[in-house]
Amino acid sequence: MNIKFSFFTICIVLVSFITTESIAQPFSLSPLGYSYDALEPYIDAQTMEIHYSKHHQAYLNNLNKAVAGTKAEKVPLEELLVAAEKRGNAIRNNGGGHYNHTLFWNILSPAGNKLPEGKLASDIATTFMSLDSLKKLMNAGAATRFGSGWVWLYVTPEKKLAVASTPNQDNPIMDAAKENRGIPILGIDVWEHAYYLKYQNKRGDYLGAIWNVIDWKKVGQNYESALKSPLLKVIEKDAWQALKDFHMVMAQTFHPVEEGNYKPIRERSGEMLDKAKLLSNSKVPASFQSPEITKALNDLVDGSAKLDKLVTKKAKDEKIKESLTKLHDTFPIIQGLCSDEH
Ligand code: MN3
Repeated sequence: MNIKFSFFTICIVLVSFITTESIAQPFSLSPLGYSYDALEPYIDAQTMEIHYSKHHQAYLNNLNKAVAGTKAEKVPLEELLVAAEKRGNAIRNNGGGHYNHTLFWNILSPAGNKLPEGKLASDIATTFMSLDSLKKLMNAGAATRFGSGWVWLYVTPEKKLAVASTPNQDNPIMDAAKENRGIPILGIDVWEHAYYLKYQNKRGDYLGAIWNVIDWKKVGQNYESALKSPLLKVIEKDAWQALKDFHMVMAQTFHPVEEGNYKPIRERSGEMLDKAKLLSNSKVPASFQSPEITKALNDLVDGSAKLDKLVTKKAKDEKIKESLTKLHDTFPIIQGLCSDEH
């Protein structure tokens, strides 16, 4: 009986191991780090349990479902978020939901530092006058957020602190955040599921209470790592709209030519020239300013003008291809290597 039982147990363990392995998913839920009731009386245990084990879990499950079997499965979450709008609602909402809640649990703590310290403290004072005025600014952003969303303290690509609120599960990493882009270091969830059981419709009371459980030490650590993160430069480049606009025309004309289709470039060479001019006149983000970039931008305008002339003269396919390829080769100096994203 005993032997039989053990054999059975081993089988079960093996089967569950194999099953777990075969359904292994790329994103997972980190442990909370404190118990559901640890943030009482400011955030009640039932809210925490439902919020973490049901709401966050659902974003995670749906994110894993959305990326399963696609290229996105192997892309780091932050990278998915940078292009969230482009990648569609499933990744935007659930990737945002997973990222935002992971950050949220991390900056809450029953016994964390009650005040910012060091560089974070002095930069808050410089940027917002005082911690109190930062809290007021964030509470105002949260209180006026219509419907569901978040309010953020984040680091801009210029390495400044800023406050913004975003709808739904958006956040400043995303293309969707437009002029409020950067890396969030503190976020407050203002969805009703974050406070309704205890505070009902009184969002203001929740916002007043939550500052008691913000762990400023964690926020300080997030600040330090955001300042050093290569993601800031990725966001800065992504926010360079004129570059994206040019890239779009380049991608939609060059790749067809590689496949022998010259129709797009023959129709859009004038548009490409316009976009190149807009790009060379656009504000180059601080960390991209260099003589090489300036030269590359001028080369793009010259190259686009030559190409447009060839198209206007109805030049042969080989001539067009040669000119466009040369233009395409100039582009990586600014863009980085041509990705498969388009
Ligand atoms: Mn939530």
